[in-house]
Parts: sequence; structure tokens; C-alpha cells
Amino acid sequence: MTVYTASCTAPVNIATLKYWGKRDKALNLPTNSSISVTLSQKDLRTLTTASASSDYTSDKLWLNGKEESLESPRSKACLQDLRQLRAQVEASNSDLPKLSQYKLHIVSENNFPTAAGLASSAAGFAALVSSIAKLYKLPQDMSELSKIARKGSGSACRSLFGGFVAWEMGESIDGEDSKAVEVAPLSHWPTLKAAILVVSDDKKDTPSTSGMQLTVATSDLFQYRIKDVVPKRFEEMKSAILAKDFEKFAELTMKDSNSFHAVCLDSYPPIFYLNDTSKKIIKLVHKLNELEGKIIAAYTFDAGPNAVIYYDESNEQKVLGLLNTYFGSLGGWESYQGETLPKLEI
Ligand code: 2P0
Repeated sequence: MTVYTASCTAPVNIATLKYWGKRDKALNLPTNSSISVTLSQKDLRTLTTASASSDYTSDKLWLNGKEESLESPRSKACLQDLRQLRAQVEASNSDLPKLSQYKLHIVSENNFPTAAGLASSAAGFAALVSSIAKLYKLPQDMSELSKIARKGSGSACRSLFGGFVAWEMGESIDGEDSKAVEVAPLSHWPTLKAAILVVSDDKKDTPSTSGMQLTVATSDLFQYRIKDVVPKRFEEMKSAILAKDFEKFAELTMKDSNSFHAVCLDSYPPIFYLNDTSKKIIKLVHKLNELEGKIIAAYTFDAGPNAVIYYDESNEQKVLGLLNTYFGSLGGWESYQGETLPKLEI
């Protein structure tokens, strides 16, 4: 039996300008554009191997050694789009094996505990799409493929690129212009680092998808956020990244995290993702910046209580030293844009 295989990795990305809200739930079309930093491949990533064979009888997925379903509408949408593109390739070259008609076996592994409360769906769908695209030898570029990953999970579209990434919300109804683009590669700002503080590894309170729907339907503040706040912040953050202006980047990052959690609180009934430890981390970072007389650290929180702290490597001792003093009992990763250093003792 002939088995065709290809493997790819995709890293976790952490949004500095948050995606929160869909204008189309089936296509994962967002109500605002967003920006993220993709973490180093060496630290937090999904490795996926896709294989196709005429002998396979059904599509199958194993995630961290456990068989999972590929029957969700999101997974099916991704497979359908990829098969369609492969069929186009096969139509133009009749010598190619008809992989578009073969069933797929997908084996996927995270190198971080899924229970750590870190968004694994982004890296997961990005690795799924890129490994199948590689297997199918698709000619499409990453932005094109990001539209497929987006249908799996909105934030997954950003994990197809390394470094600094924008997800342009687009305007069309079919989502053809809702895609990820590179703002700057990883090498652009090698001294920027991120530390992740695992405050809790509990399953999140409200799943992102239903949380977003609730916010869109009930929050007045959300309307202000998407119309008056994010469009300007999107441009400012891209400029701050291109200029490697840490203070500006950090200020915008913290403000957007707070804005996102504010619209969660303004939802009805309210959604709470931050806990008391998260709030103490926020206060501590502001205290540190105040004592320094300038911004040397920025926090951001996703749909859970865990913190990601951005800082420049020149301030590593100060930032990590302080966090270690106050939150020494928390688990954490240190994620470097480049080399992997030992696990953080915090
Ligand atoms: C983000 N989050 O920009 C924001 C910030 C959580 C808070 O993207 O429904 O798992 O699969 O499109 O991508 C989490 O939402 O949601 C998320 P779906 P997703 O990273």
C-alpha cells in the first residue's frame, strides 16, 4: 500500500490586539481586525503529520495519542476546502495521484500540556491545514491558506505566520478578504520576549465561541470597541511593531487586553476570565513600570486567567526577578524569539 505523508509544525500565537466577536459564525468572520505575536516554534507548538492512502477507509485524527473526531463542521470545512484545491491541481496534471479522493489520517501532538489553559486550537488548526497543504503540494501562499485555517478556528489563521501577524477582518460576505498577513518576521525584533505565567490550568469558564456571541448580542461597550477603538489601535500597533517602539507596543497591548476584558464584563450575564491572581499581576506590572519611570513590561490575558508578559531582553532580570519574587509558586514558560532557555522557575 502506498501512503503519502507530510509533516508541519505551527506555533501558538498570543494576540496583542484581541479578536473578540464574529459577524459570521459559520465562516469565523470577525467583527474586528487583530494582531498577534507567534511564539517560538521551539517552545509551544503543534506537530502534525498528515497521510493519505487509497487503503484508508475513513478520515481519522489522533491528538496527543488519543483518537478524536474530524466530524465537526469546522474540521469538515477545512478538509473540504483543501480537497477542492488539490482537485484543481490534479485536474491540471493527470499524472498526479488522486489524493483528493483518498481518506486522510492525521496525527497531531502538542509539546505543551493541553491542560495548561493555553489556546491550542490556533496551533492545532494551523498545523492541520499546513500539513495537508504540504501533502497536497498546493501552490497557494500562506495568506490564502490562512482563510482555510480561519474556518477551523479564527485565531488559527494567525499561526500560519511566524513573528508579528495581522488578521485583516475584511468586508466581504464570503470571507475571501478575511486573512492573515505578515506585519514583520520573527527576526525583525529578536530582543522582544514573552513569559507565560500559568495562573490556573482549569478548563476555561466560558468557551470563546459562545462568549463572543454573548458579547456581540448584549454589550453596548463592544460597539464602541469595534467602531471607535480597535481600527485606530490596529494601525498604531502595526506602526509600533515596525518601529520596535516597546513602550508604545506595550501600552497598546495592555490597553487592548483591558478593553477585551471590559467588554466581557459588560456582557450580560457578565463573563469573567481574570481571577484575583491575574489582577495582582496587572497591578504589579503597572507598579514596576511606575518605579522604572517607563514601560518595561506589558501583560496580556486571553479567555482565561493566565498571563503573558512581554518585555525586552535587556530588562529580563528586572521583570522576571520581580514576577518570581511575587508569584514564585506559579508554573510558567519562557518563550524566546530564537533560542530556548530552561523552563522558568516561577
Ligand atoms: C485572540 N481569543 O485574538 C482572542 C483573544 C481569545 C481572546 O481568538 O471561535 O479559539 O475558534 O474562532 O480563535 C479565542 O478564540 O475562537 C481567541 P473561534 P478562537 O486570540
